[in-house]
Amino acid sequence: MLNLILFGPPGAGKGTHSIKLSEKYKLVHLSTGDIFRSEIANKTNLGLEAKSFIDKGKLVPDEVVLNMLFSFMDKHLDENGFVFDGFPRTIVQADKFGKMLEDRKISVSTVVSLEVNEEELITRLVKRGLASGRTDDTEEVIRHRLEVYNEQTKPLLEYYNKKNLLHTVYGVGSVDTIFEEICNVIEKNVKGKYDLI
Ligand code: B4P
Repeated sequence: MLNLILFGPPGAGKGTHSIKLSEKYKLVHLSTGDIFRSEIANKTNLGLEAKSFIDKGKLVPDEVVLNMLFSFMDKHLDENGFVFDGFPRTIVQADKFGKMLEDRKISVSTVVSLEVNEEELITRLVKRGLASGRTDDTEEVIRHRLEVYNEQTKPLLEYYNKKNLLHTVYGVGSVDTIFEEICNVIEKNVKGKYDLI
């Protein structure tokens, strides 16, 4: 299986590029944020719980995220692989995820981190908030999400770097140029190990 993690701060382009990657390499797109938003729209118990954290710019508790992710993954284990978009976001998530993959004799193929400066992130998310009405895309909540990213998620860069899985792509510029660079990085690093479509 080809299992890609697209990593980056809120607004870095993870969602944008994950969709394109899942189409290009025929992978399952697994966005924890999208799953939560769909649960919220359907007013499920999981959605109601997630909403209380998301609206404040906080992370949803690890246990809730992991249960949801494992049950989603187990339904798709016979596919080519996954693009993980917005997961993992904490060291606890990454550790438990690693063990879960090991139990199923699969592994993370590569991690691509999108680097975008804070000013650009805020501009993008405020713009999206105005267009979409997303309740977590207001300036105050975005600033809190960035703090949470720096405290809880950024340490994963070192975590995956130590495992020799981390590759960085500059995420400012046209979507097509950035996507081409992401594909180059993936193809260079997984070459010979997987049949890329
Ligand atoms: P997510 O849904 O993952 O949202 P995000 O971090 O804002 O990234 P997103 O994918 O939406 O943004 P993108 O960069 O694609 O998470 C939302 C919330 O859910 C979290 O705050 C958290 O509460 C919760 N959650 C999710 N996963 C969790 C987990 N594992 N653990 C705990 N909690 C979790 O795009 C941003 C904008 O930029 C778009 O409008 C896009 O069009 C634009 N854009 C993209 N590329 C661009 C470019 N090159 N130039 C200009 N604009 C660009």
